Amino acid sequence: MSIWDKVIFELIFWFSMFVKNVFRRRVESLFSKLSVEGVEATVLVNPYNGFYFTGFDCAMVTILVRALEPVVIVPRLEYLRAKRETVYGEVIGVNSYEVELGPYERVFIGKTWDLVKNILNEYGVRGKIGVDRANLKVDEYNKLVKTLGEKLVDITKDVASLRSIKSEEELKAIKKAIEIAEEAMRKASNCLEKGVTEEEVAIEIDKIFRLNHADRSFNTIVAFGENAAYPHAKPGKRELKEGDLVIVDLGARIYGYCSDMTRTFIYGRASEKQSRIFNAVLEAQRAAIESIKSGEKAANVDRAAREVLKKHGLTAYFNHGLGHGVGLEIHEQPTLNPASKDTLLSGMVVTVEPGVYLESYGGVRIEDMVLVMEGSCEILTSFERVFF
Ligand SMILES: [Mn+2]
Repeated sequence: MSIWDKVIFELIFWFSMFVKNVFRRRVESLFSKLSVEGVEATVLVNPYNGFYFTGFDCAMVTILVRALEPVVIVPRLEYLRAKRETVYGEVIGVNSYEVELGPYERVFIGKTWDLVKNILNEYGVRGKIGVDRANLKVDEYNKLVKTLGEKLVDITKDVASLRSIKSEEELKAIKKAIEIAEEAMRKASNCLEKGVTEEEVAIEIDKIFRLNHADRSFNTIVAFGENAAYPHAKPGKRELKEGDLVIVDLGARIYGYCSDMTRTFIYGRASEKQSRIFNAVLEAQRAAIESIKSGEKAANVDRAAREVLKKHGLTAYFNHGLGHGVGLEIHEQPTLNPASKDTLLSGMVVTVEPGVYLESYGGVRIEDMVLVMEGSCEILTSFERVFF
């Protein structure tokens, strides 16, 4: 792509991603799909939920009222940024104590829940109010009940399932996040030299994110040797040695959307035991991916992987779920584990990440992102999996 193609691509991307209509349609879609009848407004406290409906990523509360413009409530210090970045909705700042305000500020002095109550009254909301309750601490929820009365309904799941099905624009963003993650993975694999530390590799990975105008979607994991036995290892001063298993788990976030992928390298010659574990994990991942299609139970996909590991006598060493949805949040709906009640649906993006971890020895995890489709799935991550 020439530089101009790139510029044009970016412009088209931003235009399609951040037009008001995209967000307006999401709000409409939420109200038409709510599992409880008679909900007139929502009070969303999860900032990712806020972003999904307004385009602003740091709201304290996002109020949605059917067929009306959303209200984005932010701490006073975020007011200017929110005014600039909110695509759909009007912004009000809030400050808990009396202060002198600038002429351009629209800031409520007082308690956030009182402001929420005022806005709902102004909008004439009389019916039920949906709340993404799972994101509220118990004492905050109690305060909200005190302020608004007993007409609150939990809509956490409704919003989560709406967000779990990705639109074309969202898929574009996720694919961009994957492209950057794969560049970082390439960099990491090139950094693996004798004596390099986990921290040094992590720095190089994070640098690739920055150079691509992206963030990391979670703390980068680089684990050498025995440290690879911890699924969420923190990169430290451990130096790379001949024969180490190396787990690199990374993800970029761009335009709000995350990627997530893991590769396991073997530095030097793989031992017989290492390749046996590696091949079992790879086989488990393939079996799981092959079982993915719209309508499939997430628990069954997890089982497909677990059955392969069982055949190899390794189930006991797989100490986490098989995967999770990825989008605005690094972990979102659906959940892929033996206890999951979720059903995979066309348009969901999920990770498939079986792992085997042996104490004081190391571990193997291979993680890819997959788009659920009718009758099958598409693997979105393309980085090679086998390195020995
Ligand atoms: Mn993951």
